Amino acid sequence: MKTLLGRPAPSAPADHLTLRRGAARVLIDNWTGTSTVPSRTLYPHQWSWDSAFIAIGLRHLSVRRAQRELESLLAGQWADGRLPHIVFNPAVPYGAYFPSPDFWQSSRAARGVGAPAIPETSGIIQPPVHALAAWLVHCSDPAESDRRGFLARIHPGLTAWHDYLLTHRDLGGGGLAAVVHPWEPGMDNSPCWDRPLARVEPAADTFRRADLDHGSPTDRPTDLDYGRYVRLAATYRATGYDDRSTVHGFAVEDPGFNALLITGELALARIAEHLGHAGGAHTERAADLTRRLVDRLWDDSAGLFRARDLADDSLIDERSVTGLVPLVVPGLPADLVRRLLETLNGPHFRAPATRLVPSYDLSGPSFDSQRYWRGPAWFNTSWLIERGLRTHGWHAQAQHLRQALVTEAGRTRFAEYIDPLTGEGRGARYFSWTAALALDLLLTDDKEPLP
Ligand code: 9WN
Repeated sequence: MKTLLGRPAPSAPADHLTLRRGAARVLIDNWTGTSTVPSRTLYPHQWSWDSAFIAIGLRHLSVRRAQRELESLLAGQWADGRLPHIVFNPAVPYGAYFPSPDFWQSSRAARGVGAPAIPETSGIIQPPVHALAAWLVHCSDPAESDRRGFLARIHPGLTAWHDYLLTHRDLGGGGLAAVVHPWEPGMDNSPCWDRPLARVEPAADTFRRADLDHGSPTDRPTDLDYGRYVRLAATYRATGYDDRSTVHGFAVEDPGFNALLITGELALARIAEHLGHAGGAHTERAADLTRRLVDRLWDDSAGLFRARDLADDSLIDERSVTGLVPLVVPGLPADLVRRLLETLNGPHFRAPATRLVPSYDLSGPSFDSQRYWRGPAWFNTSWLIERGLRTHGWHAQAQHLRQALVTEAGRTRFAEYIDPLTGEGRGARYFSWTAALALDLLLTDDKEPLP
């Protein structure tokens, strides 16, 4: 079993050893006993896609902790299969994060769709990175995983989660999963959501934003954004979070979200086969979803995927990193992969200072180098694109991005995100997925085939 000290790597350069120790320290300090907070200050609970990325790094320190990370998240799963985007820690005061459990009221308001009595959770979701994370955790120590029956325990919950997405969330009827709140694709204030969000009447300003206690107002979403986030969540809550009866004021098919669902289906196929079941249904689903992703979201004139606004069934005319994330899909047609690579290397995404991938078009009308998902470069999306490049055999380019990710993580003290023009670290420091994903790249061999 791997321990918290990690694997010995006698040939690693000294700066890599320091970085590894620093990253491990972040993950140890942010561990609560059952899971890892994204940040001790800004995000004091457990977040869904954060936990998946964190498990991918944590597996190099302690396979058991990585397993626990995913299992504690699944403890918050609802009976309809939904995996909530936050699982709340009851020991944290309500005032520490907004919206807190008394806003979501999951145990009361969502009884009808099967929210658990404990723990309290949010009612919305985040991208499905979990099956991929579970498979990677397993692969890092298969004997230990089998001994503890990790995959067998986690498999039913992961399958129910994907089933939820492919049934309850196929709001456009085109076979892709839709997101119903800008927090769901994980890229909260991306300019992609400006147009659909403009139709939402903001809620009255009766709430207190705890994020501004720790984050700068120039980095975070605006008060107007928050008014709309609150309105959408309160409307969902008012119908008991029932997807069949809620009339969603925001419904979008996001390419990054669906690409991750495809990689998740492929991971579920491998998990099922490892457990002695047939994996074919998942492989077929992945192929079918890939076709639908291309049919519904590929924009040939722009050379990237776009989000589809289901209110008027049109593609949203913005270039975002979410449109490049489908590089992680192994079955993407080769000509699309080539076009995506051209876009990645072209003027819209070539970040001058960091070499990481900016979250939004550098020449786009809404570009803001500091504000959250409106320009800054994030580590998780760069990690996904690095994986995508290797998936399609673009090893030199992947190596370039890998090196940039590790360097920037160390230089910025594991910043939440980076100004792509100046390289300045922004947002929280000692951010868990930044540390976890840097650790993952430091401790995996880029010459080995991808698990
Ligand atoms: C709302 C925890 C989360 C990430 C998201 C990121 C941010 C929350 C917030 O932090 O969102 O979910 O309060 O801004 O946008 O991707 O999962 O790190």
